[in-house]
Amino acid sequence: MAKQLNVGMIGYGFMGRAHSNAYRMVTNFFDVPQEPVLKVICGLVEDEAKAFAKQWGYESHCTDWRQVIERDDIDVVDICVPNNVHAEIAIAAAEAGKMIICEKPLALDVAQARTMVEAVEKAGVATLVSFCYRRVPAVTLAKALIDEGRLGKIFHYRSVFLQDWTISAEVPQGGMATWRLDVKAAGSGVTGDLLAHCIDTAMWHNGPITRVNAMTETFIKERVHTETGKVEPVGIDDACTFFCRFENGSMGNFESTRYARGHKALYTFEINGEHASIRWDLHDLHRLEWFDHRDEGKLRGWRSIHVTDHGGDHPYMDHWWVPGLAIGYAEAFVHQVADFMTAVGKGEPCSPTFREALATQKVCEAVLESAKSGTWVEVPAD
Ligand code: SOE
Repeated sequence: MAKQLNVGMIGYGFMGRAHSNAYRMVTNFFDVPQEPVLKVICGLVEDEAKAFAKQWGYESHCTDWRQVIERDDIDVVDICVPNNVHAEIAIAAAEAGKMIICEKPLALDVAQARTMVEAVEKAGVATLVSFCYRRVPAVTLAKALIDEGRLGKIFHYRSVFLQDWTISAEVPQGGMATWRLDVKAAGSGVTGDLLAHCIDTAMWHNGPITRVNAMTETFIKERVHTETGKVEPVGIDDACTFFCRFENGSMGNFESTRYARGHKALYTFEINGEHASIRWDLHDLHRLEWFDHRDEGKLRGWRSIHVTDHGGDHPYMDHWWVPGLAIGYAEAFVHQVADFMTAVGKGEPCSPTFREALATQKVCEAVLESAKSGTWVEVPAD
């Protein structure tokens, strides 16, 4: 195996920064089989790509993603651009034999996601979709506790992701900063952007979702489009609530909105089982709340686990500071890169792969379909 993992990053926005930071940090904290080398950053505006390359230590920059794919010296293509370009780039990267890390959601819709899965599986390349919250240690610990059977039979999975940044009608749609409001670039609104995180984590924790019943709303129906300068209809869902059935019989409740005044990124989940419950809140991300009915009665109550311990007790934390000192959002991306590189080193897949992200895309699409039809919608198994 080569000593280096050569990275071609496409996109220098918020996610381009989060991913670049992870490549820069990973070898300081994790014993990964290769050294990431930031070979090229690609972005639309030449001056900005150049400045990004300088600031983040990329060897070169370009403005056409095809140049990244064509280069023989690139091992992994990291896709951090709006959702409508994921498929084209990923399929070309797969055909060129590159490994791919792709931002979430995988694609605009299920049909597109399927073509991406076909391409990467045909090429046999390693893939990872950046559902980063799985790798917050408290969220990973929740998975371990569930898998150990400590909750017993699971009855409920409840999750919300609340924001408030689009309440003003003055916020435009389209363009670099606000493409998430443009349905052509994003595919959907909060369903693909935020609920996709909740769904990915929920299915990882609690197994497949089989059927959904949803309601969506677009509170502001028209916004100026940054690219045309004209007022255009808004095609995304501003808010979405759905309930669902998991394959294991448990009930799910999910809500997301960008109209919850006061909430910037309130992502929470709560899982209620026969013996115990778990609760997590992104605003306090290093804590996992745990209630165990089997505790002695007079001491029984919610406990707040500070997920920073060593000795293998708390996932990832042996790699960081001394127990009690927390890590945050950025480190979830470091874990993601570390896990990806470790898996690639062993010739194993790294979750969530494109195929696993397709499952999330199917739930998102069923949710949007249900909101439109006002009926229950089955999530296709294949
Ligand atoms: C939207 O505001 C956003 O940046 C999402 O795109 C991210 O996936 C989420 O983690 C935080 O919010």
